[in-house]
Amino acid sequence: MKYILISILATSFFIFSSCEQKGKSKKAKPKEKKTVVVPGFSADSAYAFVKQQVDFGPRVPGTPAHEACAGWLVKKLSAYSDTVIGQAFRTRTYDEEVRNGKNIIASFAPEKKKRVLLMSHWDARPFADHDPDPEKRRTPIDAANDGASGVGILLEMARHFQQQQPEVGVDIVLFDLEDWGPPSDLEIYDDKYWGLGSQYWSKNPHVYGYQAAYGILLDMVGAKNPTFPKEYFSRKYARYVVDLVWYSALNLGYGSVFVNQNTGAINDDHIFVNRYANIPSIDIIHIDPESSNHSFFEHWHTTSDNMEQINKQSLEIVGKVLMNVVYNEN
Ligand code: AHN
Ligand code: ZN
Repeated sequence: MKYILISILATSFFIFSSCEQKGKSKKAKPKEKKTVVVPGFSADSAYAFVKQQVDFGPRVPGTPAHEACAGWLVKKLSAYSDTVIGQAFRTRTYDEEVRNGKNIIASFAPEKKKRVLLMSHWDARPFADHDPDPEKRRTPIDAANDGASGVGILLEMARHFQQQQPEVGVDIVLFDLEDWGPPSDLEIYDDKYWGLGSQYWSKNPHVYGYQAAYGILLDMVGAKNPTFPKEYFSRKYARYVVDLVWYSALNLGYGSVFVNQNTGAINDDHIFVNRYANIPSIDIIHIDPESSNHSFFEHWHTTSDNMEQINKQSLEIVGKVLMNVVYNEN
């Protein structure tokens, strides 16, 4: 008896609800998924933004080039976004020196609750410790790919965010002092010496209690023929973000760049954002198993990480994928 009653109820509910469906569809349009027009990404513009950073000279914390570039980044971002914050901080490097850093944060539609966080580091490594020439291993680097490439893409995205607001709020965070880790010949292998700006920001976000739906970090995204495998901590902390981004790339025809392969743990800024700020975050980083330089891009931490390594097509691929992800978010 109980079962009959349930099945009658279920059937009448079904009839009722299907009637309602029919009635509704006559008046209101059926709810369709909004098709968004994703603005085009200009690789020329992104390239120019990379070059403008490199033209300051190595942006090593404590140098005039670093100071000048910070001013330029704040000025550029202020032209594109509602709020720009230069977050000054002090930190201690592996050599026990206290150094000044500045994270730069640009917020788009800060009133929106749902937010996407986009990150890169803007400092240049003070030493080319992996240079083939031993004489150059204490020379600061241009850091065109290891730093400026990601920032260039984010600046170009910022330009579009101003022209056509995405549905969600966006924060661009440029970390300082990512790359003051110990020179490799000192054989000091502690993660805590890297990502000093992201460690600070993750423990002291620019807005108290800051949260974002997820974060995406760009690191070494501008060299020729890059491959971006799925990094260990990205998979561990933010599997769905990896899937979202790699699926977007596949859809755009970039499956051979955003490869469906896993790679090991990379000590990078996203780790601290995951650990301390609790924002599920991934790292898009050029890893090449064939590389003779520790599986990183060939000119990693050498004096030849300069503009010659920057490839417009690579900037375009990463830019398009990220634009597609952000503008399809709601
Ligand atoms: C390692 O040295 C293993 N990771 C440092 C992360 C990094 C440096 N990314 C860019 N530069
Ligand atoms: Zn580096």
